[in-house]
Amino acid sequence: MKARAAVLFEVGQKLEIRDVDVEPPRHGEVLIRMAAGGVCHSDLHVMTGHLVASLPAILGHEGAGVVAEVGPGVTSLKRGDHVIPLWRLSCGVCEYCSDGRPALCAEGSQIRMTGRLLDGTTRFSLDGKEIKHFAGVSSFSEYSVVPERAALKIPEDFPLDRAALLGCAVITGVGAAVNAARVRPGSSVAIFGAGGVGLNVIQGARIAGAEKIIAVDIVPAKLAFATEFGATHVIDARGADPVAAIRALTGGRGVDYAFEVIGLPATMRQAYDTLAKRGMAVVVGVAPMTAEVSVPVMSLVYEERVLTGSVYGSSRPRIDIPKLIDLYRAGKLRLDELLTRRYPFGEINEAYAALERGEVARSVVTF
Ligand code: CND
Ligand code: ZN
Repeated sequence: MKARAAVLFEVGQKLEIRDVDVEPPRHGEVLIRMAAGGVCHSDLHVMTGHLVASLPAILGHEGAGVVAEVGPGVTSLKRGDHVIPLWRLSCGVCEYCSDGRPALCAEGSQIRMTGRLLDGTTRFSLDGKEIKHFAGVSSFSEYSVVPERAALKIPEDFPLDRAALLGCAVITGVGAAVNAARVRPGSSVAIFGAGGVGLNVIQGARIAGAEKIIAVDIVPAKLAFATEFGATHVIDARGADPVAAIRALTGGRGVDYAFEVIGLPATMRQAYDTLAKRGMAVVVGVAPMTAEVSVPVMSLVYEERVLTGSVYGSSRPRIDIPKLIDLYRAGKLRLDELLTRRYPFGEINEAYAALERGEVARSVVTF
């Protein structure tokens, strides 16, 4: 079948909307008719070359849709099921899956690095040439084939555009706060970068009961969103040294948890520098493959600070996404406020330009 899809042919180019060929799902795979695709900065990092991916590829790793067809051997899903594709495939039986850390499963990195499904082939092609799957999801296509294990069924009365956001921004951000850092009630938190993912770290910290939530950004509109999502203090890093400002706001002590949700080594170091003794800095932002960050050894040893990272919210999506749905329904998780713009699929490059200009909290393209 044919599907309209946004293809990245080469780094530095815009996405091109093409009618690609989509093969039917093979054994253990499902075909999803995508309803919405989320506009995440990670795809932009691929377009600029800051993140490496096998090209040409259909981008998009955040999305939601409806199962259109199931391949042979599929038992857990049927046509018509509403699903969120999971961008980190997991086998379920390895050391990491068994330990509740499916995002660290080798299958996820295999699909991510090769751009091909597990049998080493792609279901997309154009003029007979293969087109890669991005992160095993490729949500910027009307139709996409994913492994059955990478599709999570959700309730049919849950709005698909907001469901899309759960697939990356929300699970990554909330998960960084509650799974990676395990933010404690009454604690102090700093968040560098109040974009689509950072706002979810903010609401994750709020849900976990943090008392002081300090957001840092360079765009005033983002700081206004930060307050709406639960920040108790905001710092515009264009006008102030955020490290000094955070120390001042915590009486010189520093914060218990700091999150970097931008993707720059300089702000990763800033996040570390704001920590109290025994504090933990969690890097969520994605820096270029070769980037490094250094920290003073004295503070690691004599202050027992921790520097770590978090992929996919260090989550167990099949447990965490249903909980996020419950939190939304209970009025505790802000998804309506997060989805500040919807673009028709054909305007996807404009959606990315608006993300680059810092105009949106999170946007989706709809099919
Ligand atoms: P988005 O562009 O929405 O947010 C980034 C925010 O950082 C914006 O509000 C900017 O204004 C702000 N910013 C930029 N420079 C600075 C600065 N020097 N100081 C303070 N603030 C600044 O991006 P997003 O929220 O979609 O993604 C954020 C990062 O998270 C990005 O690097 C993305 O690739 C990464 C990410 C990681 C994971 C994971 O699993 N770890 C999953 N998805 C995305
Ligand atoms: Zn993402």
